[in-house]
Amino acid sequence: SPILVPVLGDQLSRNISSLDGLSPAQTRILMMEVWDEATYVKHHKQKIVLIFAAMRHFAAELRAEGWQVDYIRLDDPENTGSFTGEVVRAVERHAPSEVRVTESGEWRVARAMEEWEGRLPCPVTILPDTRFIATHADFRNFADGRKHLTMEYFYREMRRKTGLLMRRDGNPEGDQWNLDAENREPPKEGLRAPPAPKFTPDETTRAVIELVGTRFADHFGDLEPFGWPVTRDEALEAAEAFFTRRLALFGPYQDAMVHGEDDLYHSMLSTSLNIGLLDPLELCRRAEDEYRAGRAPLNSVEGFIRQIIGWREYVRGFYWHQMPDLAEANELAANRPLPEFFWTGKTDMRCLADCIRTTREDAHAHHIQRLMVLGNFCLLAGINPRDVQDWYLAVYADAYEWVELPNVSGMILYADGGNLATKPYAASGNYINKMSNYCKECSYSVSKKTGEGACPFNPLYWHFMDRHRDRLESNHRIGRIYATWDRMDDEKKSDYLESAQKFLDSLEPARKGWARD
Ligand code: FAD
Ligand code: DLZ
Ligand code: SF4
Repeated sequence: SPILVPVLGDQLSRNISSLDGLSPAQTRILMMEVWDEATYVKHHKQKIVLIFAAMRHFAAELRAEGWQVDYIRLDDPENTGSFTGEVVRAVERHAPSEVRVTESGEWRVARAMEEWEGRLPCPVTILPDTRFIATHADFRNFADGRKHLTMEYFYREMRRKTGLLMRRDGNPEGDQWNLDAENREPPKEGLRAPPAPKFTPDETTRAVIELVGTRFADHFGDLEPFGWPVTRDEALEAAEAFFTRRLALFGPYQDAMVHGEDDLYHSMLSTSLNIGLLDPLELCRRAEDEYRAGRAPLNSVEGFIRQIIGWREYVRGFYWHQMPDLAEANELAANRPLPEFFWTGKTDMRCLADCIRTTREDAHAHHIQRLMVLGNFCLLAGINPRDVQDWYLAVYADAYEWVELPNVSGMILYADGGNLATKPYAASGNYINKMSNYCKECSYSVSKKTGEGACPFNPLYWHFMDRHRDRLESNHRIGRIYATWDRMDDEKKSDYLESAQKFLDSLEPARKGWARD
């Protein structure tokens, strides 16, 4: 009897550990489009297209190589709608000697997998996901005995472990581990980047687009145009385009935002990376080659590599280390519902409107849009973590809880009390004005601090600082700000607080049902 190997929608790699060492003759692969996964939050339409289309293409590639694949389509009449239901059915069909699977990326699914052993008549083997560079043990070793889980030290360990941008003498290339200080250029007038490739949907993808248009019509986001890579070949083409056309300027403009220039010099590779079409280490090595060949400067290449072997690996380790508490954490007791405009884009705040527009059109926004515009707003306005988590998890095509949750609860909301970020990333309109061209044509004035027409980020900033003084004043990275607040006269302070309160009172909460039924 065969070994049954369920391959999940974010495990679309020939190097996945569950297939390691198996031959097609002894193996039955199971892939399943299931209602539960498509709706545990109501994902952006393009995210569902991406995953189903990539799954169907991957299944076809496996079959062409001689593997036997049971592919369960969403509309198959027998489809039970859940991973567990489909694994039970497949075991009944094939009476396998073993179920072998690579661990899930999400806590929710990992818990379900742990129950398979008790429900199935055969042994279940859950293997580590070797697509990540840091094992769970690596992260535990790093975290044990540390007061702060600072990303920087973890990142250095990953540099040593991979040898990326390391010299033979054990020191980092350029004698610096982190060149982030060089990566904060504001956008120049007229800054534009070479466009990232968009891929025309083939027949397989078109069929999925039709399915999603019919079955998930009430989900957020534009269905078309759909141009994400859905095969490894397409993803490799997208990666090559990034390395040859964008990488050199990736560093300097990493934090810049330009109205209508949605991704600037970013790689747009997260959707492919997170489902297994690309491998993190192969991307980093390829980036390093560009540096060694003198075609890209160190700050760009180090910056890119740090995002992947630093931040990406770190948040994954952090997630498994802090779950399940992380999902419930709400250190700042934020309790305001997410405003409706996060779903409609209807706001006069031009920065937010633009970031929400690109999110709706492409199921994507770049890091600084997610962090310093959308995230900063949620932090300052005190939106409850659950609503913010659901939004980010639903709207981005690259979103899985292991990467979304640490970024949302740790990085933007400070909901974990500062385990991940050493200080809240709170900023007034000034930061957005410096790093973007949004403010010039906004109906609010960024230089106006309070009252009618003032940029809402300005009073919100002080409202946030004031209401969390007890907690934040002792933070050495942010505490000094209170000296500035204390120097203001009472009238100015109350102008700030009243303006902010008026704005907060005007926010319309989201109607129910956008993220969950
Ligand atoms: P680039 O800027 O080109 O970066 C290269 C790669 O580095 C990315 O593809 C990604 O794999 C990795 N990376 C960069 N920053 C991070 C980070 N903070 N955490 C983890 N990986 C990182 N990324 C996701 O993949 N999925 C998410 O659900 C997600 N949610 C986020 C939520 C918030 C609130 C914030 C602030 C960031 C989030 N990110 C998430 C990180 C980051 O914004 C995206 O990875 C990035 O925008 C993807 O676009 P890119 O491939 O062009 O990235
Ligand atoms: C996100 C997603 C969606 C929308 N649909 C499916 C699906 O139908 N079948 C599947 O195998 N995977 C899907 N996924 C990805 C899973 O949610 C992901 O594999 C788990 O959350 C574990 O990370
Ligand atoms: Fe955003 Fe304020 Fe600038 Fe308007 S003025 S774009 S609301 S930061």
